[in-house]
Amino acid sequence: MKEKSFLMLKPDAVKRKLAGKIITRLEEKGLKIVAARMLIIDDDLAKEHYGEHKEKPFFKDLVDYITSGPVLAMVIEGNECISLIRKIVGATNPKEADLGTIRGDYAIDTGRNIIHASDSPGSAEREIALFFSEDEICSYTLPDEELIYEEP
Ligand code: D4T
Repeated sequence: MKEKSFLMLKPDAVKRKLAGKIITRLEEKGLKIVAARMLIIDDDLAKEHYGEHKEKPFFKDLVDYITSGPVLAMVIEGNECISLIRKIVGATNPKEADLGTIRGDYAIDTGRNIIHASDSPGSAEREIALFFSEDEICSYTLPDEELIYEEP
């Protein structure tokens, strides 16, 4: 089943110039970027995006971190891509993330874990709507979709 997920390269990923490498991994997997936008998140958007964590002790550090520089926000499309992207991203704590995952390969501390990806269809829908309007999401077909999917 085709899904859309929200993915965000956090300020450390952008400043460490890892954006190209990370995007390449997603493209080489066969996933499709259908929206992309670079922005500096303000406090209000950060608090809304991470609203579920507002009572947690790390909330202030999390908001400071995500607003500390530009992020690259994206919508990615692919079959069952929400859970697939979470696997590609790896565990929240990069020290526990498997090598071969993005966090496992490029990050060390949880508070500098370089990338966010939606964890469920409900989160994906909420997060996509927070960052993109409908008309910013492109609908198109990749020429090699029949090489990636049994039933494109
Ligand atoms: P995000 O939302 O950034 O993709 O991370 P995860 O989905 O993998 O993990 P999460 O929602 O549990 O945590 C959100 C965000 O908070 C930071 N964090 C988390 C932290 O700084 N200290 C902590 O102890 C935890 C659990 C990292 C990710």
